[in-house]
Amino acid sequence: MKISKSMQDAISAQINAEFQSAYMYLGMAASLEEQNFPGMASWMKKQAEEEIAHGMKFFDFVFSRQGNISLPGLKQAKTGWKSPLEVFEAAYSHEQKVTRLINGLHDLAQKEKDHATRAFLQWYIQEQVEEEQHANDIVEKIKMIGKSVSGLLYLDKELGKRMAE
Ligand code: OFO
Repeated sequence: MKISKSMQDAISAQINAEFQSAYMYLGMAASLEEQNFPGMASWMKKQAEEEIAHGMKFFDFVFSRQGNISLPGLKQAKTGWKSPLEVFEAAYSHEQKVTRLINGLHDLAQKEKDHATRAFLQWYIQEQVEEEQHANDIVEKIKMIGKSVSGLLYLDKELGKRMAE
């Protein structure tokens, strides 16, 4: 069944949000590179790639339902983040915001009795549990490490091992 105009527009806005997230994570990667945390920067670059993949998945879905999308511009991404803690705390709160956006799409699909979109969104709902958990775990680790340089360098090395998911 063809996707409704309201659902298609809501997904278009979500595609924009996914690319905006990618851009935000890239700005964070730049700050971490500047602060000489190459492993954390690499983690953030992978995160940015994931967000693009999330956007693409929405893109393909809309066209598989005979819809169309609009692509408004992206806002400038923040660079100059002050510390790994500031970066990962912001990433965690950002992912909580994304969860609310995904839930909002699900609410709309439910209201419209759009079963195909509801089923499609299950993947994102599950993904958000992981996204929040990963960011929060890192925040907690950084807090435990405190001001220990060797601890931060160890975490940097660990996060650098992240593979594309
Ligand atoms: Fe980080 O999440 Fe996309 O959807």
